[in-house]
Amino acid sequence: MDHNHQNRPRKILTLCFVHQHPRILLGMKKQGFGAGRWNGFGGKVEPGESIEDAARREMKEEAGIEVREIKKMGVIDFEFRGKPEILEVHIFKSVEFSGEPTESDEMRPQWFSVDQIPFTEMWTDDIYWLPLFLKNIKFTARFLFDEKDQVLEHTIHKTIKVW
Ligand code: 6U4
Repeated sequence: MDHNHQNRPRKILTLCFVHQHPRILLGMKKQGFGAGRWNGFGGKVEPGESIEDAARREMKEEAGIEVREIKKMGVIDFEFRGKPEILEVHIFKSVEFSGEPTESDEMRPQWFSVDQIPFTEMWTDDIYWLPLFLKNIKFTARFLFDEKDQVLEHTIHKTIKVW
């Protein structure tokens, strides 16, 4: 991994999952970064917007729902071999929402049982940390991907942090 971690450009992103045990809401990403994979909902934080507000906005835009309280469960730094940029993804959990999950241009929402999560059709990092998320364990993590989006290195730390 790069040792000059501090000076690299960072992009701040959100990723939010509705978790109503024993089900979780995923979306099939239809276009853009990560298309063809099941994932939570989210995207870039806009200038002047808080990270939590961005997470709420993306839930509305991509899944058509309004989330009530959301809880930050983790922060993950993603690095891609040969690229300077770090994606800093803030992971949120929503338990309650209003509205009906609705397909958007970006995402096709679908409920999954937590014991039937389609990990082989998701980002390859998800299997490492989603089990913590489902157990309500907070974490910070770092993943390095190769050019084929496979995990080359990773670290995960559980945390008691209240963000
Ligand atoms: P626009 O601006 O619409 O072109 P797009 O290319 O669709 O953006 P973006 O930035 O809106 O993508 O959202 C990317 C989403 O993917 C964010 O919610 C974060 C999430 N994400 C990125 N890398 C991930 C990874 N390795 N594992 C994961 N989610 C990831 O589970």
